[in-house]
Amino acid sequence: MRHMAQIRNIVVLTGAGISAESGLRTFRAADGLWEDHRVEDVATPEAFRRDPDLVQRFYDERRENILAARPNPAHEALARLDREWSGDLLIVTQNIDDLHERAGASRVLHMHGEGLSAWCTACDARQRWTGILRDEPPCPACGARALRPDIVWFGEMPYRMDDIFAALSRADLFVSIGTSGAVYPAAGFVQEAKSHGARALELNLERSQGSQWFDETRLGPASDLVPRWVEEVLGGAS
Ligand code: BJW
Repeated sequence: MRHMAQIRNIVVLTGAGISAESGLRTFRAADGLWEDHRVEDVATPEAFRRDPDLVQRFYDERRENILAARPNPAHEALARLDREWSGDLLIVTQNIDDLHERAGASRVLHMHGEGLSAWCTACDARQRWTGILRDEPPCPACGARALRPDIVWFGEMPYRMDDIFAALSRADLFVSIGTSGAVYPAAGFVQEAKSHGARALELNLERSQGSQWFDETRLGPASDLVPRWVEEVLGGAS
């Protein structure tokens, strides 16, 4: 295990758990998002082809919830890390909310897309979108009524995988926050980082599915664990 003083490159992976205390529901909890919807009805390209109205309504509601949410101390602590850490840092988030950015972080990569972005399947343009899509508005770039949520659904390729794997291969420390480890390729990042010699730390309310791969697991709410961990890192503790 590497001492903090030897750590320069950090990759942080965040999941729905980091935004839970901002009031955004996770996916797989008893009261989670998948309780109201079957995943194959809303989060696959086949579902969108079969019932676009249902899928657009699901994401229209999610967009409203994102806009109403506020960053919590865990997002704020990662934004502080981003400001004050002079080494490499990449915050890879599976979340489609913009709470990392609203807390002030800039080294953020949304591997599963962004809830406040619309993608035109006719001209390929992406634009910030805060309204609804269920009434099929025209694309501001080309006029086609072909906008869909800019979200990575099951069976689709997550965004910027080359950048993520490059960062994982250089990482000295990999930290996973609030993700169940149920969805690939994100669930495999810990093994990838470790295969290149990184130390791995998990911060979660409960152990994730891949918990055995981590060198250390700390259990508790992100709003408590993340600020403490960031303080340790910036204070140079081991
Ligand atoms: C707290 C907390 C608090 C709560 N504090 N913690 C068979 C085997 C292996 C793989 C496959 C397979 N069949 C198909 C696949 C591939 C498939 C997959 O993984 N399926 C699995 C279900 C098995 N993956 C894909 O299709 C992906 N694409 C792909 O693989 O392309 C090919 C490829 C190959 C090689 C390289 C690269 C690519 C695409 C996956 C797209 C996922 N999309 C979703 C929807 C996105 C939009 C939306 O938001 O609607 O992404 S699914 C959903 O799950 C969402 C999330 O980002 C993702 C992960 O969920 P997350 O964040 O972990 O949330 P939860 O709810 O599961 O967990 C919350 C955690 O928080 C829990 O652990 C709590 O304890 C914790 N917690 N409160 C701290 N206060």
